[in-house]
Amino acid sequence: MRPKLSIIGAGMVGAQAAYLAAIKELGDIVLVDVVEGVPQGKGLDLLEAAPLLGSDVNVMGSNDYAAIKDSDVVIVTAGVPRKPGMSRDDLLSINAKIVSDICRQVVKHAPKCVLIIVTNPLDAMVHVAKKVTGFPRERVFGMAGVLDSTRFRAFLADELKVSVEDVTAFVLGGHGDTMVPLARYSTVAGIPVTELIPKKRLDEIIARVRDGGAEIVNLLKTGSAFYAPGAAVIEMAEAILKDKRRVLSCCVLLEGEYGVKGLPIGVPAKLGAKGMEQVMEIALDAEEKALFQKTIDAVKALTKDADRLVQ
Ligand code: TXD
Repeated sequence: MRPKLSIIGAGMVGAQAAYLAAIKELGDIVLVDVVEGVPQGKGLDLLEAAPLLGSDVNVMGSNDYAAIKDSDVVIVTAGVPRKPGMSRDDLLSINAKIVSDICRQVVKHAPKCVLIIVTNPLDAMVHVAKKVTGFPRERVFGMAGVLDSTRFRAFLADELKVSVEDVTAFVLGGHGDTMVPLARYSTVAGIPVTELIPKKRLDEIIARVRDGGAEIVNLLKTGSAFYAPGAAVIEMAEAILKDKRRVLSCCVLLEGEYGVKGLPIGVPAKLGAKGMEQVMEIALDAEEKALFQKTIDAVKALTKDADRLVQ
């Protein structure tokens, strides 16, 4: 039997994720959305593309959560984007409600799945999902670091005119202005980029990574990035469904690692068949520690707000 991957939210990121999952033949795919016809239409379109993609997967869309029954992996991309005049708190309260409702459905229909959250504000939504599902942290975490790292990799490869395949990059912390791109642990074929790019230029690249989401929103005007986010979450789903034990940056509840307890934060983690199988701890220098503390404070404030909204 093929593995089953369900994607809640058949919008830009959800549809892109479904497309990549079909290309990679990760398993049968279910799309769920509140809007009538949209998951069905996108699901059917993708099913019709499968012969051209050479992909033996079944794809279907539904408005009914019964369709996600016994999924191995569930990805949540459902939510509303921030509109002009909307505060962060407004977005937080609307998406916290949406993500809570979805999590209740996930517990009911796919209680054994690995749940990956994509909806923003990411760290707070992971906190909400952990609270509502009661899943162990191994089976509920979020995607942000893989996206932030791929942006860093793309900019580094472009700067050095080398293949993206030879560039690894490492981003810690919350998804937002306080993320911590770690240049020291980012390499070109094993050579730290700090040896290849002068500090001043590296700082400019890091600033661009931090603002990576906003740069695309400013260009698109009516939405946010979806190609890279879709690819990033599928990288995580693939690691789980194929038990690859990839080491990827995930937003996961820390239980004492990095001196943090009870807070979801982006750290390198091993992803395999059981989900998040191990948090990898690395030593930070004084400057990195200070940046990490800043990101912890920001995520703490956000999760506190989320707690107020979701009882
Ligand atoms: O790094 C990251 N984690 C992110 C996060 C990178 C990119 C995008 N990020 C966030 O993902 C973004 O801020 C949003 O919160 C989500 C989804 O972004 P997308 O660009 O896909 O948004 P869309 O196109 O508006 O799609 C959202 C879909 C849309 O089809 C709605 O009808 C649906 O979500 N929706 C729902 N589906 C099911 N159930 C409920 N309640 C619901 N509400 C909205």
